[in-house]
Amino acid sequence: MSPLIQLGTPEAREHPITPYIRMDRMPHIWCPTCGIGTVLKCYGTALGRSKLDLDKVSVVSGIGCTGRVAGYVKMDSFHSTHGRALPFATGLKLGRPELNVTVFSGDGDLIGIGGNHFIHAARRNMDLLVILVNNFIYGMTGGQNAPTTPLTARSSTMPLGNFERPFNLPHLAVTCGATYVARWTSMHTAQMTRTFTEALKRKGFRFIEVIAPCSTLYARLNKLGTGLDLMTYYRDNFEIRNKADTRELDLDFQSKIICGKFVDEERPTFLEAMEAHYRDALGDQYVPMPPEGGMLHGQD
Ligand SMILES: Cc1ncc(C[n+]2csc(CCOP(=O)(O)OP(=O)(O)O)c2C)c(N)n1
Ligand code: SF4
Ligand SMILES: [Mg+2]
Repeated sequence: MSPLIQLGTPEAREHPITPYIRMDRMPHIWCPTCGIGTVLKCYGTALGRSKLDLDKVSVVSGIGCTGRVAGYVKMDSFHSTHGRALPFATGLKLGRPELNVTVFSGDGDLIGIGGNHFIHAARRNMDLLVILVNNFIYGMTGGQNAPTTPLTARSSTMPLGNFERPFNLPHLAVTCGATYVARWTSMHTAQMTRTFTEALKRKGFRFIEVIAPCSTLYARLNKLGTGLDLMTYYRDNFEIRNKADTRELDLDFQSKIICGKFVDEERPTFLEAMEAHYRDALGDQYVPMPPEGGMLHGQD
């Protein structure tokens, strides 16, 4: 019997992920052994465990293979433009503060073209959960170098190996102002699911990096085998170091991957700081924004 679950069968309809996925959009576009689906499965499981009302959860993605997630989740979701997932999600959160907004996108989308938005959303402690799938490359467009490509790794635009220093993403996030920062690989499904579940209930700018295989481009260009071979590499080369100093989390080509929850602290979110400031400045004249949004709600 085939180990694959066939679409339209009772097994597919009863799969634990089906409440969170638009099964009518299957089959998905991802390559065999790509890591993005694993991250999405963990997110779906975390949504179930969190018991959040799915009508109050919204997912925003940018463009890229990871950006396709927004099209597959069964809740209000937005597949925005390249690099603009964070400003789009910011607008959504400010307009509808009662929503629990997740940004789910790739390293190129959030840190390459979207890097400026990333640093400011973190600085403001915008109330967003950000799940970044780091496959070290621009997958969708042919494997170009990304700001996460490790030194010496090959990409289609650096066929002799990358010479640009990549970002250390947890450190970037925390120095900009993120209040919850973690990293896992797609091999760490249990830990990733627990982290997503916890982070869904936290406030502020929550950043979770997930290292995942791009089997078709990153693995092929670097002669690393299939996505399964990369999962084996993750299994043999990770170390869990909760509360690690984020300055020590650089990733070199095929080096050890430090995982864990590095930061978990409270600071007023953008909306909380704004409310406190205007309440203080305007006194009795201050009209708070209702949780369902609308700055002019209740006014003539
Ligand atoms: C303004 C603009 N510039 C460039 C592109 C082309 N483009 C689409 S996806 C992408 C890179 C995506 O990389 P990443 O976010 O890492 O996603 P992955 O495919 O690796 O999951 C690029 C450059 C675009 N769609 N729009
Ligand atoms: S190109 Fe890479 S990132 Fe995109 S679906 Fe294929 S394996 Fe995944
Ligand atoms: Mg990528």
